Amino acid sequence: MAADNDAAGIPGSFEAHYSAEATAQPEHMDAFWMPFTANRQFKHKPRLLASAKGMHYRSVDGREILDGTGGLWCCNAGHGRQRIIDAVSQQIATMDFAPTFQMGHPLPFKVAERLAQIAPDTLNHVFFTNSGSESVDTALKIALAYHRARGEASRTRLIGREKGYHGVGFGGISVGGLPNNRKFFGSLLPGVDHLRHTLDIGRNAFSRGLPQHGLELVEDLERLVLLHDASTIAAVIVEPIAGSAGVVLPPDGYLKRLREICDKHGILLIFDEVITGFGRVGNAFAAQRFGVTPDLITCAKGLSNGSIPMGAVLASDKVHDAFMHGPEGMIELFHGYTYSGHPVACAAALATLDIYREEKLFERAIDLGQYWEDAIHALKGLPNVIDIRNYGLIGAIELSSRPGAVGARAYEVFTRCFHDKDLLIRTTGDVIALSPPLIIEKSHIDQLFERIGEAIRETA
Ligand code: PXG
Repeated sequence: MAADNDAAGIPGSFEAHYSAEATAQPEHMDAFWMPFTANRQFKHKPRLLASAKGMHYRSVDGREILDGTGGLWCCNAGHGRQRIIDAVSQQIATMDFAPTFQMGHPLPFKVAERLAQIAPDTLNHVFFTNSGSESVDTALKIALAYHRARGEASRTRLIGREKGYHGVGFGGISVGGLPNNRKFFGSLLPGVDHLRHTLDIGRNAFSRGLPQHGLELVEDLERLVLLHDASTIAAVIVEPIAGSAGVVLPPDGYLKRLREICDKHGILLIFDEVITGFGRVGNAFAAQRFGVTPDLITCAKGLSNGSIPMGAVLASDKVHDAFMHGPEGMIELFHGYTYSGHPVACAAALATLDIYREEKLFERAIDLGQYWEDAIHALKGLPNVIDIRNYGLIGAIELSSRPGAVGARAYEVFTRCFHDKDLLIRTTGDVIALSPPLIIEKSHIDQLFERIGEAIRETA
């Protein structure tokens, strides 16, 4: 047993044991039920990664794979950052765990302060979670409890949007708008409604940056207010840019108008920034790039550069302060996770935020934005490419679907990229979605699109 070796003081064999486990093809693959994966297909022809550094993974068969996805929209500072490795190693040796229920330790206070510094002006309070899904469910619960605390307990309705992805908790799938993530799981939360989505390839195909058509779709919220009455609506949750649905951009002016309608009716606005946070579109948060301040922001992924699971909800003074009444000895919010503010995750987050600041990584999505845009739009005209979308360091190439086989063509491009082109991309339906680490250089961008272009050409 590895743990026994460690206890017996044989660190050499302990390390060798684990590094061999992590880099060799596993003998048995049946026990791990993989998430959001065609398990039988994958296990028939696995794609296994063994190590990572900078812009690259290394596969178990020793190939260097260019990372076009930042892991899964996570590793904005690139892989294997020494500073994060050191911070995490030191913290786990100093204090592996400490409770944050009626107890505390310094780190989450520090991370919260650092987040408040980079967040939009009024979002000065941070509730920690371990994932995007937990952040979303936390934000929805805060929104409901906020209205109740202010004496508006009738505001219980939550509004999401078609094609939205807000993780996989029951709250998240209820406000989410991806049919496959909802239909298998019963009746979901009651009292939820949805705005229409904003994807309109007919009018907006090959737009560079934000699409010009579709602003009128935001008036859907007025329609839902007429139907349900504002007095029943607690919050609207949207992704400023929807990622999992295949990169759906907001029409120019949409988010500003959404904020206005929410304000008019006393509805809280939640931005789910799990993928748009931490520099993906050129500021700490997309809220800042779009000049729209929500009441709550959910985030995760880039918060710790993907290294240790961590998420957070950023709350405005208005929302937070509504809870800070009543007797001092009263728990203000009956919510939290054993690992809220976990010391090792906090150490990872502090080191990550240091890297972002020192290397000015958030600015890179703006500095490189034009080059990225030109490079991705150069794929226009390749076989089966029906739309190309981009914003910040996000890109999407949409392929026409094969008759009766949605997703098959993009999946083939994906596997061809991985096995033959040493490139990791992500596909959803027939959309290729790209979100590289923000440390990407122009030469990587050239390589990335050259390889994708080849793979698309070779895929019938
Ligand atoms: N909200 C948003 C906007 C997300 O993108 C979540 C919540 C859930 O986060 P967790 O940490 O619970 O997974 C996400 C997750 C993809 C892809 O390929 C995107 C996500 C996860 C997996 C794949 O687009 N986003």
